[in-house]
Amino acid sequence: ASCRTMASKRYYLTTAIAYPNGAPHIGHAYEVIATDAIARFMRLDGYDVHFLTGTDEHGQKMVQTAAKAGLGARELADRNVALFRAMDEKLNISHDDFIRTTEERHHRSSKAIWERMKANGDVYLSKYEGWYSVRDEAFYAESETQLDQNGTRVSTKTGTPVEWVAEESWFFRLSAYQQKLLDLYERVPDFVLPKERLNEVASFVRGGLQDLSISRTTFDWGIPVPGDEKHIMYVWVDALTNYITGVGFPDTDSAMFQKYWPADLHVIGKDIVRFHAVYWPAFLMSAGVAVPRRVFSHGFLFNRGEKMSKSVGNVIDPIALADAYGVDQLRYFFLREVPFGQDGNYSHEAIVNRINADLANDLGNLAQRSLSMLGKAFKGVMPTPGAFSENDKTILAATDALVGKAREQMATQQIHQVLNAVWAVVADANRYFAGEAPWVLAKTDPVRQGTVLYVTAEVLRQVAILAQPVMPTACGKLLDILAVPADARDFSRLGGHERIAPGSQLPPPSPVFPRWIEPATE
Ligand code: ME8
Repeated sequence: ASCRTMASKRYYLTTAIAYPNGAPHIGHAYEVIATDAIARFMRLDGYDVHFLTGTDEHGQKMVQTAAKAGLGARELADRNVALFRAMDEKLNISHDDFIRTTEERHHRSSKAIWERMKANGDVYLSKYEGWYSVRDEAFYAESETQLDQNGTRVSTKTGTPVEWVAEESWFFRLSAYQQKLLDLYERVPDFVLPKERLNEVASFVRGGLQDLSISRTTFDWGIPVPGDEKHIMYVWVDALTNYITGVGFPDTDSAMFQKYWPADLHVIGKDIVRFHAVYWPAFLMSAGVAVPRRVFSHGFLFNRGEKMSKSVGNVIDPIALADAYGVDQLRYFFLREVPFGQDGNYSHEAIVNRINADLANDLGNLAQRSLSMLGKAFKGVMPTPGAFSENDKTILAATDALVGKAREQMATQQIHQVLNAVWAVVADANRYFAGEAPWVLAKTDPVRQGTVLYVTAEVLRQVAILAQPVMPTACGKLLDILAVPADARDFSRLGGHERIAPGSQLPPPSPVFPRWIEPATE
């Protein structure tokens, strides 16, 4: 416990672990990009970050998909895991660990949490009879299902078909955790964000909790139940446990576990809030393990239905999107366009608009114009500024205030608000630059021209540092052409106590944010 308090600037965050029953889609890309931006933000802000992602490989859905493809579940997983890893690499994801639930460390960890829950008296043998959706890997009460137009019984919430299951099963005494969960939501009001998601969960829990079936006997692709190996664990028991496996569970005395658990943040989609905000804390309480600090539920992304660019091809494939528009451009688009926590749309037109308006025009042109003027008028040597005018002071003050605003927004994962604040300053800086007209000052007042270019470069420095979590490569390039040393790019360099160095020699500027030009159609 002492380790945990001493190393207070540590931060453990996770994505959901994806089912590798197919290739990664845009939702997977969105989640891992957003989580990566948060991880990079916290690292730049001085935190010792551990970022875990991975794949959820057991369960009936994997078995069924594999069978349809004429493969074994393991084989299907291996093929698709390679695609998830390739996507992470392509999208420049900075995870520290990639967990596969088929790994030995995870089997050990899942058996250990099971045994702890059992030792606590929360696991008992009985018979399950009820509805199960393989697509959702979820049990539903009859009242949560309905008949669709074809007479198929489906989950009301998700529309996926359910099947009747009647078999011997181990149960988890979830009913015993109703009050403890409600107490948790009250004690930690931001345990789930956005707030509305917590309200939904709390009202579900208030409605009463049934004990949960946590083992299956009709297939064997999963983790055997300790002491009763004809049962395998319900896939969600093992899946959720990945978050503690990733920091060394069951070795709770390990340096890793002591340092990083409880997790600061689980980033997940809105369809799996109940698993993370009800089952997961209940399992942990039962096992005597601390609960995570926060679950953030992001929204779903939808293709607006518009045809994407010809060069994009398959729009479902995030790698094709990154190839077409650029990795940093795609990351920026998702994180700026979609308020984090809400659903969003993507379309060719919307992506191109962000690339051209925000990146090429607003930020790219300002950098290109000011830095090429510095190249020509000052031989690329950063001028020493004269006394700052009121206009200079105003734009610098707005820039210096950004890091504080960014931290405040990031405290509740409002990534889009961080970008909104930064781009508001970029817009101010464009007005400043146009108003000061340094190209006119070239003839009338070169010292003043140098001051304007200096102030503009300082704004660009802070903007580029702050936008690194979202666009690591492009911002790195912008900081290169501003001659900002590699070890002076973290958030401790922001806020105005440090300024861009006069006298530094800038490399020749090259455009960082190219315009999107529609490819010619034949
Ligand atoms: O749910 N837009 O895996 P998964 C945004 N294995 N996010 C989306 C999305 C979309 N269109 N579609 C899916 C699972 N997601 C479990 C998780 S965690 C212990 C186990 C999100 O591959 C979804 O909400 O179906 C989830 O957070 C993640 O992608 C993986 O979904």
